[in-house]
Amino acid sequence: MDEPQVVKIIVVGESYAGKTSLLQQYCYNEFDHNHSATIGCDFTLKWITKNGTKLKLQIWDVAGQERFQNLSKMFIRQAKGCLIMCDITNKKSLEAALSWRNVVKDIADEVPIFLIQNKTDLLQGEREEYQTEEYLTQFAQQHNFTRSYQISVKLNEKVDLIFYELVEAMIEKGVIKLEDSVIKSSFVIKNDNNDRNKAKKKECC
Ligand SMILES: Nc1nc2c(ncn2[C@@H]2O[C@H](COP(=O)(O)OP(=O)(O)OP(=O)(O)O)[C@@H](O)[C@H]2O)c(=O)[nH]1
Ligand SMILES: [Mg+2]
Repeated sequence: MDEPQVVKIIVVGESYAGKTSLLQQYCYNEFDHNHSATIGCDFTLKWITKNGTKLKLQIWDVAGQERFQNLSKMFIRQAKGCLIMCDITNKKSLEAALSWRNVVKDIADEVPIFLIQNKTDLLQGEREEYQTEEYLTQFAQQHNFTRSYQISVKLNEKVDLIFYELVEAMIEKGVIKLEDSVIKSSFVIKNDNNDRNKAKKKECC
């Protein structure tokens, strides 16, 4: 049987932004309050169907800690789309998103890059300027992000949406083509299945 097209997506951003949590929520509908810093990188798989074509999303969770930054660049290669995450309660993590955008643009210039401000559930009362949707939208436009979103991984708010729209943006930009659904990637995982333990590679670097 033909392999579905493999679509590599990278998730980057400052440590503690919620990257691993995003993948856990999107792929397994789980949320963990504990932070166990990602070492190097990790990836999970998710099968989706888009306009009748099956796609295998290979979603790479890249460590945010600075000591892994050089290593992280290796994982960005051949990405078709990118989510750059920050924490809405931490302005510094929004600024760090710019450094990540530069790193991604250097390696994968043509791919859609979404700016994701996570943890909206933690906001109470009045928002600081940088926490408003208007500010984020303007910031994203000014710094050439394809789109921006405010989400809560914890509440599962807009989690499916950002992946759906990222795939749409990849199609719009021509970095993936649905009619070429049988393109064989050089990195097809042989023993993939729905078994989480098998699909998930730990400390793959
Ligand atoms: N309240 C709240 N907490 C969140 C949310 N998303 C993630 N967290 C918490 O934030 C902390 C960090 O999340 P991780 O997903 O481990 O962060 P990370 O970006 O993968 O961090 P590194 O692996 O170090 O790069 C954890 O304690 C999560 O439970 C959210 O939407 N709301
Ligand atoms: Mg992590």
